[in-house]
Amino acid sequence: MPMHNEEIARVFDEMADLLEIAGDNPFKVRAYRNAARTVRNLGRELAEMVAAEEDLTRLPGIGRELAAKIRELVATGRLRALEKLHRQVPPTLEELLRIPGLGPRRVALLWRRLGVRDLRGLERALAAGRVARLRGFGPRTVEQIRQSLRSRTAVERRFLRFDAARHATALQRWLEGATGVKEVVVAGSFRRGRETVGDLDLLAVVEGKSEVIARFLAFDEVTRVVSRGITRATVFLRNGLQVDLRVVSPEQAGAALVYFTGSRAHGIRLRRMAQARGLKMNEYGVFREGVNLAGADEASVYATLDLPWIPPELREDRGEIEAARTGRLPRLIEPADLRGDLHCHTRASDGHGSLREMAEAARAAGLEYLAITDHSVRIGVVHGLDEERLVAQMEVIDRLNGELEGIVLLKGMEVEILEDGRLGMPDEVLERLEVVIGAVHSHFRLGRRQQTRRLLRAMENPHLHLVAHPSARLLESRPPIDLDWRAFLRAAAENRVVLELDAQPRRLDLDDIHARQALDAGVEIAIDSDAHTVQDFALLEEGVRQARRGWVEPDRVVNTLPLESLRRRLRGS
Ligand code: DGT
Ligand code: CA
Ligand code: CA
Repeated sequence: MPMHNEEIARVFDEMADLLEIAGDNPFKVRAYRNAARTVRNLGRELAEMVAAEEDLTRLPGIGRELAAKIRELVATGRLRALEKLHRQVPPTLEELLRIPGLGPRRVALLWRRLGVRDLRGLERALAAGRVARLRGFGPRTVEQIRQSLRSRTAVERRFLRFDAARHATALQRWLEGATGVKEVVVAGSFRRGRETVGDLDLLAVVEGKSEVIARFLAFDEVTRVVSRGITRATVFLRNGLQVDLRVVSPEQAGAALVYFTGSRAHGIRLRRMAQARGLKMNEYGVFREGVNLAGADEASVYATLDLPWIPPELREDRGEIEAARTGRLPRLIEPADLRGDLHCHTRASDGHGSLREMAEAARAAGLEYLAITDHSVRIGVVHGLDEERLVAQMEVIDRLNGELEGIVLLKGMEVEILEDGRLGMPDEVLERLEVVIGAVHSHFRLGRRQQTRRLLRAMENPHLHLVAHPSARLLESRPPIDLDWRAFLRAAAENRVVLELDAQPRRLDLDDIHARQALDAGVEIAIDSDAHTVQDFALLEEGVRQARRGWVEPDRVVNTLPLESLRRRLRGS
């Protein structure tokens, strides 16, 4: 299996972290970090570029040395420089860096002075009062560390679902090659569509004898076997992802699927309902006095409780059982409901495709319309359209619309929401656009009052149609802005501003909770790809999944509308 960009980026990040802890040259550290960023934002797979013998040093921040490292990673899946570094700096120190308040300098101190190598060691050193005696660890820092250790979730390693999906699919294909395997399903949080997963939970449905466990352990990416048995095994993959496999027979498959899809809270509710009816429900089936009533498929399991089948995205004990009982489950949105996309970029700003390429890719993805929404200029940022370039782009769009069949381009822009809530483009320009998206790309750390005021003011601009990725969070790297969501949603409803659910795997913003709150507040949603490359329209599926977790029905999503209705909606008539 070739290395993907994300894995290469992770290796470079790890290099940077460990070099920094080792106290190496800051320029070298920065070079690895920049390279990780370049790799992550690349529209194409490096493995393909290496195979085509392209010149990698033409990528920003990639010099000869890093290009050679990329080729080594692609060719061997390993990096000798990192392995060498692992012999000097314990790789487990990386987990300490994820604790708020612990940067490389402090981690280095903990390691060198106290011999702390991992979270367990840190806990022990804290308990013994040794951390507080270190220089540079004031009482506030120590308290902060203690708290984040207590709320373990801040520290626990999770993976983007999007990244885990690649491994899930590869494993499914691999395991389906074993004799007797009828089907391999990914259960757990992955199946519930959570944006991140703690591990992968695979179920192999097997008839008769099978070598599926042996085949699992022999999977190319497996680096460590944690446990193995006759019906289950747990391993770690090369990228640190844990995978659990359970082998079940066809008569149990549905019951096992319900059990291992979870969530835990949903499962507990179901088992309690079963108990109240004198039934016993577990991963093997539903039983009355030892007699098996159901278990082969999920619907039969729910039916023993007089419930319809519940879509996995809803199984969080957030009211879905009540809704199922009273026949009020939502008709969840599906990818095919989307007719258009209101947010994408071209080479005119930071995208990688031309107008025509993006239009054709959107059409190939089954869309009927696409809004072109390149960035407005912003101080300190190179790309971005000023007024003049925007007007020129609008003319090209008119011309293209005359030529293209089966797809209509809408004229739009992603405009900066400035610190004070004004938009980064004059009203005379905005009024000529069909889709105006406001977005926060700076001043993420304003206090709640100021941040809320900023967004409320932006939404009062009558030209604004949408707010892009409202919380501005980036999974794994940037926390959400601090916002009074109730006031924000109320203002969105009053001004009829649409809130976007940005489908980029690191954004998925609105998240599930906010999407549902938006609906409750009477706000409409747009599910957009925020495409920067021609491949990105495939991401709409990720956005739809997040929306489903937010109980979103198609009639609340503006880009399910036919073009003419959408245009009327945007004009506000
Ligand atoms: P994750 O991996 O943290 O993203 O979240 P899940 O939901 O995939 O959790 P995981 O992998 O620990 O377990 C998968 C499912 O299996 C979980 O949703 C419910 C079920 N399950 C696993 N262990 C237990 C348990 O000890 N008790 C109960 N009630 N259910 C469990
Ligand atoms: Ca899991
Ligand atoms: Ca698990």
